[in-house]
Amino acid sequence: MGLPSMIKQSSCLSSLTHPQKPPFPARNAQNFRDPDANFRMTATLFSARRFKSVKAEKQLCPLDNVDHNQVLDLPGGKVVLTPEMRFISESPVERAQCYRVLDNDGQLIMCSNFKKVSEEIAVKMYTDMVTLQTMDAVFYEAQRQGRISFYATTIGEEAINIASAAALTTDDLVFPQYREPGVLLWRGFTLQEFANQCFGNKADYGKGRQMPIHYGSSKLNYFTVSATIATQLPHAVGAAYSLKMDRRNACVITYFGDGGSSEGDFHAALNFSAVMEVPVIFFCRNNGWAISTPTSDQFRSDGVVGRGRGYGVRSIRVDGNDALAIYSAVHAAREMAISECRPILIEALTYRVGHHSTSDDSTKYRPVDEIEWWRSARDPVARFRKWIESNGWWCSEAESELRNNVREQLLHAIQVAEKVEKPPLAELFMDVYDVPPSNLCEQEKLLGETVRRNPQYYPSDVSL
Ligand SMILES: Cc1ncc(C[n+]2csc(CCOP(=O)(O)OP(=O)(O)O)c2C)c(N)n1
Ligand SMILES: [Mg+2]
Repeated sequence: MGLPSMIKQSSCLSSLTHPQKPPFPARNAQNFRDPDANFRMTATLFSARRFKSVKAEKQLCPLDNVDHNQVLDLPGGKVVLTPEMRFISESPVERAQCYRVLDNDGQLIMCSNFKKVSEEIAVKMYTDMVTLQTMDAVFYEAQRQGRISFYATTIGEEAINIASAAALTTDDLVFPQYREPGVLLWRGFTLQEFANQCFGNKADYGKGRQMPIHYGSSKLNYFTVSATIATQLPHAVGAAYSLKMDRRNACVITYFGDGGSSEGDFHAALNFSAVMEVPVIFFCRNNGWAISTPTSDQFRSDGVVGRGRGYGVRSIRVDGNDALAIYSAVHAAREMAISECRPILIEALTYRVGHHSTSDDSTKYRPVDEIEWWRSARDPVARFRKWIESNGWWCSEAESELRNNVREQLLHAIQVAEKVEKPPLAELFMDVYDVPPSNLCEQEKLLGETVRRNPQYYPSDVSL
């Protein structure tokens, strides 16, 4: 099923399964003259099947032993009455703790509870983290040299990218924000494919119509990055609902930043996922910043993890610079999401070490010392390296060979991508309409004329 039809189906079902209920329990409603009764009866027939699977009331209040005079019985479940006027505090008694397995020095924390990783997987995780670091360095330089128009690095979030990807299978669908290219890398997207997208050449799957870093791969179940923050979240829930209907042994993971969690789509997606009980992992990369806006200017809650409970979504807070903790948490989240058909929220605490993108200079709004401290003392790649080295799985010779190799491959990929010609301009106007409307035809004609009149401003290899 294509994505638009999945989404249409989900929202259409939602209106059927959420008929406006009378504000009384059913027994009181009998005397109620209800003009919409026929509609409501039909809607109830549709909703009955889904309500069978809703465990929310039981989970929320097992009030079997409470005197029923002390209980308010509402359509949403029973609530205990109290004569005390007590406002619920705006903050929890203590902040949610952060799950960690490796200490700052890459050593296992005593008694930590984590999913074992084989040597083969651990070495691939490390190799991909280094590849991602190197890719960032090379593509960033290419942007500075004017060879590509834009880039955003993942520095500081390599463990989030790679360890979360390692805990999933390629049947799981990925709905990314934009700072998660490592998930694609883990799944086998080649350095040449990354370069082709950044250069917007003929081999780019997006036909050069997107900004650099807006990767996508239907083969690898990685939905194309959308520049509009947080739109991926409701899409992910719709896709998870389709996996549930098809009884597939897979889940959806969707990534977003702290900034993404400040969008309305985040709230709609969490609520919808909980009510529809769908297998989706919401992975929040809380890196402290949404461009120049710090989290303290975004929300007053205990980060993002605390909001899960507000929507009835099981949640965990994880050290985002600890690859083993991320791997273990995502592995457990996936199992719960699929076997219990439920959403899970993961908040990974980290720091955006790079500028927001090549259009940003973050030293204008945060101290350089702070950035450098996270870059050196908290580097997730170095931390994981210490762990694999202490297991005897890695050494400095392997390290320098890997770094040299990857850099060479990347430089080669860039040189190749640069030489591949650009897609024809006509493709800019394709793939949306079967028959393009007249205004689009007019724009195509005007663009052609503009390019012909001012060829000096357009790449010579763009054909009209
Ligand atoms: C709906 C929308 N609003 C604003 C923007 C501009 N914008 C692009 S990225 C960004 C910050 C997002 O921050 P966060 O989600 O924390 O991700 P991070 O860059 O930290 O990885 C903003 C505000 C946008 N692209 N879309
Ligand atoms: Mg952020």
